Amino acid sequence: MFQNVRYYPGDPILGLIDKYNVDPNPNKVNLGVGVYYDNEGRLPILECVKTVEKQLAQQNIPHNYLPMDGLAGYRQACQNLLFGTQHEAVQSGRIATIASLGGSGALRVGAEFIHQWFPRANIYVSNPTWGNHISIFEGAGFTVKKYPYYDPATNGLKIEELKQFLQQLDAGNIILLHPCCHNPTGIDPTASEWDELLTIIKEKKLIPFMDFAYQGLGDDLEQDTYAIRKAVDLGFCLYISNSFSKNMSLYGERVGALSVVCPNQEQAKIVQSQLKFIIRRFYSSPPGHGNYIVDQVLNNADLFNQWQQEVTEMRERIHAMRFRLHEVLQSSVPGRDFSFLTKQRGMFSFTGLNSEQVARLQSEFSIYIVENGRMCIAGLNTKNIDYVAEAMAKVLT
Ligand code: KET
Repeated sequence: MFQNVRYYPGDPILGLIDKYNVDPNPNKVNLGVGVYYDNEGRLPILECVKTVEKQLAQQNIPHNYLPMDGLAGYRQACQNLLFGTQHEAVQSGRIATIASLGGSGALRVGAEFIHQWFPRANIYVSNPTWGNHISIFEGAGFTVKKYPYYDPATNGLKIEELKQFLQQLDAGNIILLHPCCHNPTGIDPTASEWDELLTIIKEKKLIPFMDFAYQGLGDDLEQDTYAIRKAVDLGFCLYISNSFSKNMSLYGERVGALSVVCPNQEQAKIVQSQLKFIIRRFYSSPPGHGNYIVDQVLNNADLFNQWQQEVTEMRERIHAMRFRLHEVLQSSVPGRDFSFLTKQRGMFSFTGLNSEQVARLQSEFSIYIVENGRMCIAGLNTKNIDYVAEAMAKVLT
């Protein structure tokens, strides 16, 4: 009966973990998946999370079902974090927010909702984007199209081409945007470019879906919300998926949220009800542990400050690794410009290495980066960085 079932060859990002795990080379380096490791190469458990987990262990909270849309305190804290506690949209109750299974779950529930209620909408994603954006939206029945974004010639944004492209789109289509730390390129629009882009998106009556997986790893937790808050201030109705996988190091707990900004409280209630219905049919209700952790970290001033500090440490360590990699490469490969390394933001660097060079890094040096040349800078540390830089220099020359 399974004769016609085709084999799924695996994901280009997650598949690298399996290959890395079985590699016997003691010098192997995992720079594939977007996971932050500390300078010792360990996956950190944040101090704020440890504190809450100790409290939770003492509280012995029974493992009841959560509501379909997650813990109320968690959902409110997400809104405060994304939009600001005092924001009119938060205060007036016109945002529908559901807890989701990571950022991926938020994207999938959002995709389902849009496809169900706006079946003629297409979605446009940046060229390039996180590969799973395409899979998730196609999986929900969408036709996924691409908008111009990255210019390899300048290692920057194709801003003029992008503006012209948006101008010719039909109203009602969805534009998937990365509010900060674009994956995979690390190239973000500036504040004034966001203003221009959002103005066109508004004029053309397009609908933004902002995927916010790296809050805090660009400038800081607050500044990274620029595009989201600007869009709300411009009067948009929009979708936002966010995730605590990276910025709270809660990858395996699957904690995220989907927020839908509506024109008024009444519509937000209706949207919330439909999102709950989607969840009921998909998986009924979310797991509790991550909701409890994030609820307590975000709703306690001391723990929130501690979290903010820990996010700053992660961001600054990644930054230091960018500068070190730049320094070593600049001196070992003279005549080549590596300034992109320090310009790009977030966890990743889009190295410009071609697939052959990426394959050589893997086969000759046991260094694992994504086939498209994306390197997770957050996997570098003071012990492996020179080895990686020298290997890169060898495959480049
Ligand atoms: N959005 C983006 C842009 C993103 O890079 C990821 C994960 C997610 C959403 C999903 O977040 P989560 O909360 O884990 O569901 N990206 C890394 C991991 C992966 O591919 O799944 C990555 O790009 O390596």
